[in-house]
Amino acid sequence: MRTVSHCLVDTLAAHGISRVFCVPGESYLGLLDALHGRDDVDTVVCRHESGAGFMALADARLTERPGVALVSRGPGASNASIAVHTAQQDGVPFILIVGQVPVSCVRRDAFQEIDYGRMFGGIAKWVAEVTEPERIAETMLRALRVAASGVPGPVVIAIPEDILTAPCAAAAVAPQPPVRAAPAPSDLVALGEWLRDAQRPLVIAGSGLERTGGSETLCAFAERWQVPVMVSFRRHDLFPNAHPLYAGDLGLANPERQLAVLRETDLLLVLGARLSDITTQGYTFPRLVRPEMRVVHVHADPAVIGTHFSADLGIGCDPVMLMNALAAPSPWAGPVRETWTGRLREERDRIRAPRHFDVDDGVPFERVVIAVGEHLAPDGIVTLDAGTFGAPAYRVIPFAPPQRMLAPIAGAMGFGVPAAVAASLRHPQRQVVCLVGDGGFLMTGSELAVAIERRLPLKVIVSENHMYGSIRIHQERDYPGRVNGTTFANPDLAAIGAAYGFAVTRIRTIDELDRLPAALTADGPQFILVESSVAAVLPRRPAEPVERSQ
Ligand SMILES: Cc1ncc(C[n+]2csc(CCOP(=O)(O)OP(=O)(O)O)c2C)c(N)n1
Repeated sequence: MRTVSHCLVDTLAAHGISRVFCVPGESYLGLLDALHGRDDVDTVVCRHESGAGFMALADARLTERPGVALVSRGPGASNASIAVHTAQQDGVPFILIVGQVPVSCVRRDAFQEIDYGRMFGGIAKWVAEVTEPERIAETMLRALRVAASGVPGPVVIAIPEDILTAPCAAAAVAPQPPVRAAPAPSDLVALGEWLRDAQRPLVIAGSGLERTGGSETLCAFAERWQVPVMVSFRRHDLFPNAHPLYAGDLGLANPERQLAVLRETDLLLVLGARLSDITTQGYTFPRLVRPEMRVVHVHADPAVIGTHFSADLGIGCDPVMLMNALAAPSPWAGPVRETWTGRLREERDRIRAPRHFDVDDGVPFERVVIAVGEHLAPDGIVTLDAGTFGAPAYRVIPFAPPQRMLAPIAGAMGFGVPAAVAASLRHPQRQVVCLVGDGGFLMTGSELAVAIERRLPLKVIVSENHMYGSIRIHQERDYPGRVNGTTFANPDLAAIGAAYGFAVTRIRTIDELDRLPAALTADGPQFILVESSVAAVLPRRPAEPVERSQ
């Protein structure tokens, strides 16, 4: 018998969604049954719903299709909520399907019931509850459209268990062509003139370019117009970081000296970025609400244009389409803006210069990160968790497309390992390296079980410092010497890595760093446990500036 669940699964398959991530629940057994025996939709069994959600987000970023996680009602949905929040902040298309209590129990405070509209109302783009079988097709159509359009984001669909198994004759929903808005010809002319005339232009490139052809088009555009490029928060893989036109990233640690130069920009061209808190340095670059320079904001979602910073020109279209339109027809032969780009490069290089650490309590993790950069395959994928260990990764790894950097824009701990598992599952031939702290590893490290099951050749590097370092740094600065709630004891992490079937390499001292290249380039799964220096990251004196991290 064809059921609602079959219509749902057929619709996912029709949209090229070939993998779903789940932790099972009795509330959606009918859906699991509809997935049984399907070789076009792979069911990945996870160990925690946050892991399932994070895997779906990483998969979405790599496939450019909505990530899908299936979870049970109440407890399962609660565990998955971190992925809903992360999808919203990271702008990732995500569909969370929740098995709901039977229709007869809905809104009666039944066992494990939640009103998902209220629960996710503030963080999901749309929340639906399907209480009539014939509405599944319409719900899926809208869910897929909403998740992937504008600023992509999370959609939650709750489906009562008896609706999932109800008869449903509806055919799979076929994919719709994307909705495309084209830039107005007069806007292209104006932007072309402004770009030609600008002396100190700057592009801020954001997530709207994270798609096939996005970084190539950006690179060609930057070279053609000789305009330097900065990337928005944690989008380092959009532009070759060693390129002479790369001006760096806007993140948690931009020094005032660099910002002073950036404020001299006379044309800020924002391509596919939302201009959120961190990218804009707490809404100070550009100036709120009337920027000090001319601003052109291009985004597929017109709703994000001119909402904090007034734009001289707002263009609601795909930024890749805009760049292609501006590239035609004849090449621009204006002067190379070498002085300007040279000053930006100088700031970039000052930030990226490796630091010297005079410490004897372990390995400054920056040294590990430098080695990762040196031994990253040309198409390697780095996944990051949140924590102070990650701060150097945003400075010293010279990412270049098609290399990828998957880091939680929302700063969610627990993202790194599941993201690496999903990346390796999607691209088993590519080198996948996960950087994670001991705090984050103990949140979702259990997803390495999926790596065993699927024989994934992951490289996991754990920075062990027995503390929630990132928070401890803030604590030490704000409450010197009053350590509370930020340190912890660890189980034997090397034994845990071995128990998951990984070859284990321990690095306790700087001298032992020479073990790293072999582990990073070995064929099979590798677990690299680094005894990280605390002294290298903590302020030596109160009030000493520290590198901000999350
Ligand atoms: C889910 C979640 N909980 C708490 C935080 C706050 N937080 C940010 S970084 C951090 C510490 C990370 O510790 P660890 O993974 O050991 O890395 P380290 O900072 O020591 O390098 C914490 C607790 C967060 N970002 N996400």
